[in-house]
Amino acid sequence: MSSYEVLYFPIRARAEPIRVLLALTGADWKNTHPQPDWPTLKPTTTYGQLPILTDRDANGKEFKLAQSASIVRYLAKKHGLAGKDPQEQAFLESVYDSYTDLFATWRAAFVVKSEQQEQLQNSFYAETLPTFYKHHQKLLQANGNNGHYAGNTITFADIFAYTTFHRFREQKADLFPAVLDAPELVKVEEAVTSEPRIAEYLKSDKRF
Ligand SMILES: N[C@@H](CCC(=O)N[C@@H](CS)C(=O)NCC(=O)O)C(=O)O
Repeated sequence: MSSYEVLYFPIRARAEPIRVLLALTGADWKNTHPQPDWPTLKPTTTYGQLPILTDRDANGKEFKLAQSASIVRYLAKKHGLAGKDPQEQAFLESVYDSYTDLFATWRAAFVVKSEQQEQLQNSFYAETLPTFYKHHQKLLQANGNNGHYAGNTITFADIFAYTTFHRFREQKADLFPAVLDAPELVKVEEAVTSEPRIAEYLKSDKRF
């Protein structure tokens, strides 16, 4: 049996899908933070960035992995949350990657300082998000609008969809349905947050 450490800053951001996924597995895991501080630790890490996962097996052997998307996929494969066959797995990875693109557009509008900030922000909610939704609506309807991107159980793609939209919602509390009327995505959110272990995590002090 593995135990895991999620090394990251004390915020949700890129570690949140990892933490939600770990919560769902029921595995033994904990949050850790840079010691003694980030500037000292940074040059010793794989890419000079966090998060980093440590997977420690029963014999104490450690496997360390950087890059949030790689961490999520590794854990999903290990715990049976990655899709039932190579095609489903590849499809779910493409869903995940499209959320990564969406997040990058959001980040460019809201986090990165720029002279066209206002225009980028307006266009994110007025154009990027509705266009994104049209594509994802088709995918979710093709799977029976059951709150999952594939099959009828939760996968890492559902989790990333939830954590990404939750982040936008922190900015716009009325995201669904006032800003984006997207019942299929609300279903994904409901499916993820109603998983008992995830619901427990969301209320716990492991969550930032
Ligand atoms: N593609 C990487 C990006 C990681 C990244 O940008 N990490 C930021 C925090 S969200 C970081 O480590 N910033 C501190 C630094 O670069 O010194 C991932 O998804 O893990």
